[in-house]
Amino acid sequence: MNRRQFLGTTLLAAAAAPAQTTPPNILFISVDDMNDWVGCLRGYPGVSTPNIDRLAKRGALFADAHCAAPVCNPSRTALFTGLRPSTSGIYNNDQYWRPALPDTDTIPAYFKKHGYHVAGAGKVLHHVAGFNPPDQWDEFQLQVFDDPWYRRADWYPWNTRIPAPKNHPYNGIKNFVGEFEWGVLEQPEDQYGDQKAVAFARDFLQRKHTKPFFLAAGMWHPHIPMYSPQKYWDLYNGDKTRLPEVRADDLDDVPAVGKEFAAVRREELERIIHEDKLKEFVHAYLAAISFADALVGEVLDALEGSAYANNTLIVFWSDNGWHLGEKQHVHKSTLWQRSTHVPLIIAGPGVQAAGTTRTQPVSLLDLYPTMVEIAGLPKNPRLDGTSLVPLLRNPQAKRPPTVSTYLPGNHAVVSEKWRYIVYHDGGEELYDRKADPNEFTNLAGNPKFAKVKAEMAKYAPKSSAPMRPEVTAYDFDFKTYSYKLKSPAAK
Ligand SMILES: [Ca+2]
Repeated sequence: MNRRQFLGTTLLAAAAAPAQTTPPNILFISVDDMNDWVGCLRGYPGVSTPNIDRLAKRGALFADAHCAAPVCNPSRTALFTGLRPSTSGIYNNDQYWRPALPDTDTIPAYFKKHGYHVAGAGKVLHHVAGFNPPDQWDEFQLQVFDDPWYRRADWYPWNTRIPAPKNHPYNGIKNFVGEFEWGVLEQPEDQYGDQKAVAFARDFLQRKHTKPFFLAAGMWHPHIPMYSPQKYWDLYNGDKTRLPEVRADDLDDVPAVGKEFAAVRREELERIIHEDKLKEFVHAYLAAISFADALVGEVLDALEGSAYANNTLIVFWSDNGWHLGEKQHVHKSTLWQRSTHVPLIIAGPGVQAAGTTRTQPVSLLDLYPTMVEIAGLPKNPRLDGTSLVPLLRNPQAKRPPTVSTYLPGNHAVVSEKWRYIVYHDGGEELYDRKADPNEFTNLAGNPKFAKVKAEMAKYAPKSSAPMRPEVTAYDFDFKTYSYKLKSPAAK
């Protein structure tokens, strides 16, 4: 490169890069099980999410973002380690990632290594003991639950278990699954568990920091139990609650493994329908989304009112979606749009064309390399994701399809037009996402689309790391945060 070219490149880079001398802070805000029923994503017309919507207006809304895995732990582990399940062997909720990946730098560990002060509160990594090692953080405030009466002492040793309140269960369904609950708690809004994480973030942002920081504020809402203050229920008229469109024969053209995934927790859906509570359940989800939105708004307000308002990158995400009866399912853990599609917004330094929606499919796996690049840290060569910085600069930048994985050998490959699903036994699905957004008609058996399938299949991981041991294979000690394999052969 001659000097003139070099100067030209430098000037271009200077024009594209934010005008700043210190690396930006990062505010990493997450919600749990929030699907695309968000105003700016238009998943449920009439949903009230003014705070997420205002963030989308001042940043880049990724309208086609997908999780790496459609359930909490593998999604969050993939996001935080930058490794997809087929690389890490962490495919489900009941697998500790730490002993399986001892040499992996998670996002906070990597940022800490490179001079950042890293802090967090609430549900950031998976919420059960053993999934959030304290050495990942400079400071961390553990999650406060809304239902301390339900939390097992071995899984949540920091939680003080209390007897269930006398009005419990609030949804009136007796002898139901403990966490499958919703209602209004008899306490003021500021006493809900997520408010403790908000308060931590607010206090943190009021402090003086001498290093750039990475601050994770993790909200539990709208995850079950969907407890929200009355005012969020009152945003919706229960009588007018619309149920998602469900077709009785929708699973007929789904292969066996897809049917198995859809059948997980079917009994909860059947019970809710039997109790004539499906509308109320949908209403509870809407209220919990609006409450989550208000919590996000409080964190955004705290940043705006702080000394860090202008030099902080904001990243907002949900770990997976949520079914509300679609495909006879009322959970996540499927490879369809309802489970993999998540809200994702990035705002602040480095984001060009704010307010312009990015429609390319992207993955939560892409966040790690994106934040490393924006912070100007050395590239971590081990990551599976691809930086979103080109899309932050140019909303039209090209992207390859993205991949979501659930359990070994099952993948959904998503392009702007197609969703191709392949299961470990060779079962396939293909949906035209533009013509059939509800994914009612599986086109995989139509020879006309053989070429499309072959093209999409190229992006599915070719091998799957073996499933790592389940939590029951270990003796885990919360005090020392150490794991001991009960039988060393289990590794
Ligand atoms: Ca989740």
